[in-house]
Amino acid sequence: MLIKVKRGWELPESAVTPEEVYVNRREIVKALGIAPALAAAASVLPAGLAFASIDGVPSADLYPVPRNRKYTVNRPLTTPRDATTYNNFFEFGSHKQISKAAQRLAIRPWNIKIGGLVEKEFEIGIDDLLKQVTLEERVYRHRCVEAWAMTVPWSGFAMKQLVELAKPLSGAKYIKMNTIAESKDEMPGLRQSWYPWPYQEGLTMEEATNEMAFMVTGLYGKPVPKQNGAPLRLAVPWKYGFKSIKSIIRLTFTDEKPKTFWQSLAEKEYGFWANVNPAVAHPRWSQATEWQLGARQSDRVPTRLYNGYGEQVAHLYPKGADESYFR
Ligand SMILES: Nc1nc2c(c(=O)[nH]1)N[C@H]1C(S)=C(S)[C@@H](COP(=O)(O)O)O[C@H]1N2
Ligand SMILES: [Mo]
Repeated sequence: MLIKVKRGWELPESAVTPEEVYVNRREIVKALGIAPALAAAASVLPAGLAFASIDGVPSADLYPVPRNRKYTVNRPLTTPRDATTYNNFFEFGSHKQISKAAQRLAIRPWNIKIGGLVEKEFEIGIDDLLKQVTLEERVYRHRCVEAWAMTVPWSGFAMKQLVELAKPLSGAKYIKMNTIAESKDEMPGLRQSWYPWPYQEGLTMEEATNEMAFMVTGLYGKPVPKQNGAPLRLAVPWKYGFKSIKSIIRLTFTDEKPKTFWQSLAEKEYGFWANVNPAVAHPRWSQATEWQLGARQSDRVPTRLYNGYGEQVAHLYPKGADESYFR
């Protein structure tokens, strides 16, 4: 079947930018301390800001990478501006407008530690890692547990390739992942000491080696911006967005189910599995519908089981989807 993807973000801005985006832009302008009179003239600002973080990044010449047509979504793409200025990255603040603050993150040198139940523990620099994997582009849906959603072209490589490089021992059942948490100056959100830093997530080995599990290194044909998790983040699109951990510095293979950041914070609200399921409500809100970044929050569309990826992942959850949000 031929699916024509309407590239929403290639349309003129006026055709695709609804009210919320203008609100965001005003807030960005405010955050940058620019006089409101300049705001109207500064219409290029958010786009420039969005990709400011990738200037001079080594490996930038690897992009764009070939698109894998197998992973296509019959939905308009989210605009680069929306995807790079409406973010969750609590290390930089517990609100959506963290894109400017995130520019402080130093993404080189960037070494990833691979440890735990592996043949031999090792550390690998991101640019060395990029030479050892096959990069491709995949258009994926993303569904935050808060009910906003987006559709973006990620660049990266199948997580399975990283698992193979790591050479896990047969006893490894889970992979624990951590985000950098080294400097409160770099990441002001770390000062919020009630959060269980560092950010931690985990997958089973079966999930991590499923074809959908993707290690992201790029976005819209360029290196992934800092606010979206540079230089290495996860995309597991059948799960709520919080599973897709950003700015990863450590992967640990283990035989114990890792406790995640959000479980440590509120076990009754966020599960380990966290599979997208319209029938399982969050204790404080329904998950039956969602809204796309760029649309009005009141323009809801139905949430899809496993975010539409049941064909690829449902077999991982033999007890059924209803049981695969919590625990
Ligand atoms: N380290 C870290 N990773 C994180 C988060 C975070 O706060 N810190 N937020 C998660 C949540 S809740 C979502 S919805 C996605 C948002 O990714 P995006 O900003 O690229 O859309 O990142 C996820 N990864
Ligand atoms: Mo989220």
